Amino acid sequence: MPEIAGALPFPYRFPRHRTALLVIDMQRDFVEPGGFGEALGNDVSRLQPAIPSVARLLAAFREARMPIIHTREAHRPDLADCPPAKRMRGAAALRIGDLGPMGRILIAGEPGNDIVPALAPLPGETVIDKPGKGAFYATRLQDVLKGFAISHLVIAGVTTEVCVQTTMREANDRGYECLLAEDATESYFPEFKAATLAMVRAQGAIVGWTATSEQVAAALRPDEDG
Ligand code: C5J
Repeated sequence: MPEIAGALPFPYRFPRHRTALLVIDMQRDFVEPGGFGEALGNDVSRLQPAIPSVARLLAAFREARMPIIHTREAHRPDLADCPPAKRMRGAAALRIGDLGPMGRILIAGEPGNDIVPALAPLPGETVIDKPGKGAFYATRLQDVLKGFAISHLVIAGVTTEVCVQTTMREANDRGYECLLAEDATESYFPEFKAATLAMVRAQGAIVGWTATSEQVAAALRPDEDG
């Protein structure tokens, strides 16, 4: 069984045939100017360093022919799945559903809601639209994971302390053994990213493990298989 000896807080072993990559919300709406992230007042350039690291994980999982699941934070055009509390929270320049330079903010099918081109899903990979921060809430994610008989998840994406952490906690509560790829996740707030990584692996991996994308990719190379 592959092992990431340098994972924190202790080595992470994962059965190759029961492990999937879960990439959270690598969407133009969060990563590029003119989307939801910038409308909330954030410096979106802070998320861009995650792109090559997520690409490394995608290449490794594709090469190993292991399941890949992408999520998008997305609402229906009629906003029926967007609670008013979510839409009206804060003083955003543009709210969910408003028309911005990349189309309607956080609405399924709009250009800004797409996954960034460098990380575009390939045919056969699962894409799940989610109305909440956690990827299990009001989605078919659990059924998809059951279909693949998944027990272990490598998690990447943005933002670390919002949709990534919420999803990782949801997954942990459902019994999945989760590892967060340190350099394949970013936050608009570096201190929140650091705190999230620390709290995930504290107390004996109370939420899960962390490791770099290169450590994950190395463990997936055929000569690493045990
Ligand atoms: C946020 C996300 N930050 N994908 N969404 O609203 O983390």
